[in-house]
Amino acid sequence: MQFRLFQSSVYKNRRTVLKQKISDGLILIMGNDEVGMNYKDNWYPYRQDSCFLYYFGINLAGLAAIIDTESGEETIFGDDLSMDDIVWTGPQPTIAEMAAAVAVTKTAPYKDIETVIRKAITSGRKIHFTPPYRANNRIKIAQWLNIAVRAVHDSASVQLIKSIVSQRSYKEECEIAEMDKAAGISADMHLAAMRYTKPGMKEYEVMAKVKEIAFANNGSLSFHPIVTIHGETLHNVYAGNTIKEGQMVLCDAGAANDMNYAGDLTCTFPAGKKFTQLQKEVYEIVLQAHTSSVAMLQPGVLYKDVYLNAAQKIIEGMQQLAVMKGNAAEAVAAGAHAMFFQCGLGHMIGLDVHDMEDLGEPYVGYTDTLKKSTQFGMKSLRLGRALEAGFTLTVEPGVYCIPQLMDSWKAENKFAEFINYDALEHLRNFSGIRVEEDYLITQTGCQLLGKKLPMTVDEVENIRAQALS
Ligand SMILES: [Mn+2]
Repeated sequence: MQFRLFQSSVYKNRRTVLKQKISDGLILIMGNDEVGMNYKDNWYPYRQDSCFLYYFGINLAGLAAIIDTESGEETIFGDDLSMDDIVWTGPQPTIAEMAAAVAVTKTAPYKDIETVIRKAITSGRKIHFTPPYRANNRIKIAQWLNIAVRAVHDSASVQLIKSIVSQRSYKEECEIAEMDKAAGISADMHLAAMRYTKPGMKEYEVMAKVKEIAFANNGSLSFHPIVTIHGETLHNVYAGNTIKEGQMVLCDAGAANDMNYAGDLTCTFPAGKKFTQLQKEVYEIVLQAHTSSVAMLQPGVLYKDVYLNAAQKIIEGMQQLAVMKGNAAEAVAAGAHAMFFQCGLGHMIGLDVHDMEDLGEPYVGYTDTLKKSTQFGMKSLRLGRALEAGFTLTVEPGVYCIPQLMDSWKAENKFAEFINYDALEHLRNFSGIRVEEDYLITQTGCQLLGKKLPMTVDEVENIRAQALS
């Protein structure tokens, strides 16, 4: 087998639990196909669908599966290699052999799916599927169910979505071990960035080093990395700037390990050996927000409240710098912290870096009674619900000084009771700072995934001093 699997009982148990949650109809789990990058046969790196990996494990293109919730029958649909295929790809186990490795006894040619689905629909049975995020799966489902392509997303089964979220949110021991490896490789990517960067380098040189570590560990990237001197731009994928003494480098990157479990870490470090005084002061604010967030992680705590606590720490820190004023709690309630902290505090992580986000973010991070805020800043909080043992998530507070946002709010005199706009000018070209770690929620608290990165000012300056000596 060209991919690694858990024991077959892991997959069988997961499907058994799923069948108990859904009492009628068929569950259709779509695998992902290869996707042409610039012409049909020149593919993007292959990524199997995470739900397919979770229930069926097989990390190959051209598959789909159906679970009959009434008979209990499970079928993997796919085609064995022809001689023409083998010439190009080499031999592989048969679909039946791979299915057996995940405790599935029935297989069928891929084209049979349509017949099975049409027959079920004719008998008045429901077809449960998740919202497809790839166009070719959307088109296939539209064809099989005989519905418009534009109607596919809203025809997805909310019952299936909620059932899957209620399983995948709680990581099993075997998964936690893989997440630990992914976070460990991710930590090595960041250590490499901190050890490799020198003033005068281009951002892309550091990015290349970061990527190398992921691939040299038989992994890949869990998302497109960020290596930038403009950390204030949250998803800054441009990496063509020269890194200069006196600046900071923000690196947000993570590995997917060979079983597709994701890590997602961020470090911010000086281009030279030391932070400037102002950089150090703001870094300490972010670190304080991070430390106090981690201290709150335990079952029963709303992640929304952890976010609000981080926001308050950032405001209190900014008050020390005389950039903010007034009552910190009132400033948080009003949303004034979003001058510096425009994004959320973190998200679930697992097989996906934003775990299960294809199923719909509100189903993962919120509940029927806890809805997402629409307030600027807090509306970007992907996870708000109460934490439970087995959840894995990121903690990633930051301070981002966005000149355009400063100008916009200043022009409106927005939150003038909380923001000292004159003092704010000192931070106009500050850029941004984020620190991010991945945690498992345990019965009594939390546990860091991977290994501890240098994070205090002293630790970061020490590793930078070593790198530049
Ligand atoms: Mn993240």
